[in-house]
Amino acid sequence: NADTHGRPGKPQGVGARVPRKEDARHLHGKGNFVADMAMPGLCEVAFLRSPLAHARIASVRVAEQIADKAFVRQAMADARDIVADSTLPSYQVSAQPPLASGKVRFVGEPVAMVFAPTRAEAEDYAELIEVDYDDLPVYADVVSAQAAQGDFVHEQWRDNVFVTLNVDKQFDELAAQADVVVRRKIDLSRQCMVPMEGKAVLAYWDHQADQLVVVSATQVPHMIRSVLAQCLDLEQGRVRVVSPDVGGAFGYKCVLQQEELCVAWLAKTFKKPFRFIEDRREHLTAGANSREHHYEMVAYADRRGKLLALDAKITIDGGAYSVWPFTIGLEPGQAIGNLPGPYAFKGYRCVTRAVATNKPGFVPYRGVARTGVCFAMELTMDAIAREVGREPWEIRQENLVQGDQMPYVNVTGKHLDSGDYPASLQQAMDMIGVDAIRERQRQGEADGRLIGVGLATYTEQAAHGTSVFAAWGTPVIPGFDQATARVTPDGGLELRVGVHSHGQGMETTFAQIANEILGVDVASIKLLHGDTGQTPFSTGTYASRSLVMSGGAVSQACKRLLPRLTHIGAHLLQADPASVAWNGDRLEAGGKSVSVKDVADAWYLRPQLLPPDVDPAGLEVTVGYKPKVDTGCFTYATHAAVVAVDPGTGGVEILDYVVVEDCGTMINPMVVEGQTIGGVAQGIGTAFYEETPYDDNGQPLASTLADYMLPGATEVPNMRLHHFETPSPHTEFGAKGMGEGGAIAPPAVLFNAVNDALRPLGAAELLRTPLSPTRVLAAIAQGSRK
Ligand code: MCN
Ligand code: SMO
Repeated sequence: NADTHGRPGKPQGVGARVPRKEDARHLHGKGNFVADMAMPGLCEVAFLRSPLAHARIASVRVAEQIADKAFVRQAMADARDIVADSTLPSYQVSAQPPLASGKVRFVGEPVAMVFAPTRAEAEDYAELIEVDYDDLPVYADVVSAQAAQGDFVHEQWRDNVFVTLNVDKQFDELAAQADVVVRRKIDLSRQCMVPMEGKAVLAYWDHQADQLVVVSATQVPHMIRSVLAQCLDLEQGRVRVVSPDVGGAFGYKCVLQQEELCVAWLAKTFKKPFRFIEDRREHLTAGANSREHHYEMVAYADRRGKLLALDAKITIDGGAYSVWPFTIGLEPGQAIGNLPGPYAFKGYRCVTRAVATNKPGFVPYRGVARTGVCFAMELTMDAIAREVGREPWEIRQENLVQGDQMPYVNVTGKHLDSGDYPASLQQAMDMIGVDAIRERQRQGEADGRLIGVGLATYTEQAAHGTSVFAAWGTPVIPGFDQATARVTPDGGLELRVGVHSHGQGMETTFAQIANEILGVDVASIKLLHGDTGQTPFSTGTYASRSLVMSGGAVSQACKRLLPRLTHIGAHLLQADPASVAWNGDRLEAGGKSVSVKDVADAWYLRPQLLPPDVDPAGLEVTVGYKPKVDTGCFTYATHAAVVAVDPGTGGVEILDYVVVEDCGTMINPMVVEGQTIGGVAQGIGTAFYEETPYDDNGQPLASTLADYMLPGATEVPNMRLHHFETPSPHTEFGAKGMGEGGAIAPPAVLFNAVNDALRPLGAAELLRTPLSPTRVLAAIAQGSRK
């Protein structure tokens, strides 16, 4: 295994670049996704969706010929609405019916469902349902929604605001001391998540187990099991949720989706198999959205650019319904708490509100609110640098929490646990060669393009525990994870975890953790995940928490197994337990050795060889785990880029992109790099291409991948990555979560770089995603009019 770059004696352990075990099956087309599954009598489900954004349902007529296969809300009287409640004082709760009831609140909302042996037939049948609507005023944006005097998105509400959060820390006092005041309005546009596989769910009744089995592309099988049992009035023992191979999730699949509930209801009611596979158009026009944040930033700094106080107003377009379990409270909660990011300023006033509009609901998307806050904060930092006439990196060096201040509690009470933020920034500047770029800018480009350099530094709060979610109003999030580790009779190892790996590489990295402790070959370790019938109760995969929480539980489980293996092994060797030592998966004493396989053989098949005081719990252990501190660990990074802008076409090319990140101890640096690169690719999409636009009637304007642009391989440059490894004091091995980080910084970095490039033209600053060529040209034109 020399090619894995592991440590001597631990070539597959923590820190080794072990190739991903899961790749072979995907590369050979052997993945097993919901759409691949076959089952006798399987019926496909299609939804009739609302063509209007806000309207009362006046009447529904179902043609006689489909009366036994078409359903509206009233037909599902025994199913409950999806209610994501919150403990935040100002929160107004939305009840999301599985099928629209009384009125529709966004274009694409399911109004009726139909099943048939094929999807095409089901779609044809859906056209035999006629619905009459009475128009209601449409709130297609946060401005019109907040101006509404009546006819709110939710009738019983007092206005169209889901929730408002406020913070004021020494603001007036510190703002009064400022020499410069910088104001910017910054907007992050609405987006879809566009995983390769959309929503997908297959449900059937297992008569033998007398159980509803829901096979769903989900990140959180155990939580989905709880909520389905609740919505369908079933005991938890009557529900099993299985998440098979999942073709990307990115947050889209960490909530209960109404189609999931509908298909589960069909299977429960008819005791037959049903399936729904979301198509691309449904995803783009009816599936939940993310990202839409509007910022009004006012920064108060001294003459050198040191930030004294920040005043921010953040408005989030929450769409029509709050999602279960996180609620829309997650987004403003995370925004208000994370806006200060890695900076040490002390004066902070912020009002954040999530507004209900007639658009699909809002789900967390890779990076969650942190992509928005990084965008707003880092564009503001550059604006301060312009104002005081200093380099953007100099301003940041002064404002960052310094290495010797760690651990540091910041203005919003975040416990920044470890690391050296200024060193990360310095490293990124060295790698990007900021001085050489400035020189190149002075020389000018032969082809007439303009060069710009941009950077962003951020913190990525990861693996937050129960208390953090409770502070965001969602006490239903358990916040711990469990793992089972079992030595199999052949000396292999089975790990069972309740999180779900859908591209993160956990089948490999969790095996590396077990290998580190037990020495069992990674090839002989099997990770079972994502099936409530086979795994201990756990929270699930989101918030870059799986490694810290579930990997932590794997570590703990293996650590509990080890002394049991040693105890039996020493007895087999007839050695004093104090004199034995593990070398890989062999226990050695006095020139003799036994393997884990020999120990397993004794435990399972030769009880006469066991020590008399052997632990009857044997070679299997289940343990729960939470890190020592449950406020999350803080990964951080600096990204920097060089771009070339063509002032004639508005086209932008990324010439160089560097990432300097610190996620504590890396279990597998190659997996960390893959996660980072994938995240940056998505961030490039947010920066340059992706937007889900709506017209004033709430009609979605991007319904295919021809009008919803995604970055392709040619738009994503080769990046250069550098790692710092400052162990977290709170977690197993000192590892911190990092699965979202790549997607946090790119919009900020790339906007700063383009704005830097356009400066000599006196162009207007670009402050709204996506940064399309049209908008670049408009910014140049606006500058020349000045
Ligand atoms: N890792 C490591 N060393 C560290 C930190 C992480 O080796 N110090 C490894 C872990 O072992 C794991 C991977 O990196 O294999 C990611 O770990 P972690 O940061 O714990 O994140 P999660 O596993 O909880 O994944 C969730 C995260 C989120 S929230 C989104 S959104 C996202 C992401 O992962 N969605 C993804 N990455 C994705 N990648 C793919 N391919 N598909 C998605 O849907
Ligand atoms: S958006 Mo990731 O699933 O927390």
